[in-house]
Amino acid sequence: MKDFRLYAITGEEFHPGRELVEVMEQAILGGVDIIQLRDKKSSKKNVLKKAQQLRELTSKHNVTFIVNDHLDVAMAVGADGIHVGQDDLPLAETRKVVGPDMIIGISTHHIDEAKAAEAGGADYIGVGPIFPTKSKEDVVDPVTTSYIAQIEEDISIPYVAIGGIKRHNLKQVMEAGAKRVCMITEIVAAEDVKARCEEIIGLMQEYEEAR
Ligand code: 3NM
Repeated sequence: MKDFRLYAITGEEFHPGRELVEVMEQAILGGVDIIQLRDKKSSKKNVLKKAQQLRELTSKHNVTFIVNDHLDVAMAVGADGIHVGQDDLPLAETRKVVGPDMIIGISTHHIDEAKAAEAGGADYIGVGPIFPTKSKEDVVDPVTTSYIAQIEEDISIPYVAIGGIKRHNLKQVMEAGAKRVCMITEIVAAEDVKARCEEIIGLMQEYEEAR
């Protein structure tokens, strides 16, 4: 897959009164490389509608588009990838469904899950939650930046740090070795989403150079 640095996940409940596509376009203009549609609440029909809109948007801007959970929706709209959790279809079966070309990402919360994901053919893994987060229900306890250090040591596929990452704690994440970061609230709840993304990317560059 094309490498990336800043990965934004949708979180419509965090920007009431603002349209999904408008917010995500601002994130793209601010420099995010990947957009993931994550919607645990809407009907399949509505998830499909949002996926169609975001596919159109991301194609226009040449940005990678990933759909969370809904394999059928991901395939129907021609998404670049699918993101699954530990309780979804196993990776081998997911690969059979989506074919050889689609990106498959999977959330991991423990080094054993990360190793299994790598062995199972995941294209990238999520590594988190690094810090406490209110954006995911039933989330496990924070894995802290020590999990990033373990991943750096043992895992070769791309990984993205996630969970409670904000400007004020980004430095810790980068210092632990992360090169890619994923955020919901720090991006989508910002008053000026484009400026927020530019600021985050600027900080990532600064911390990377200091490494
Ligand atoms: N997955 P925020 S944490 C969607 O650890 C998600 O796998 C996580 O939202 C994981 O940036 C998380 O607002 C929520 O904390 C991230």
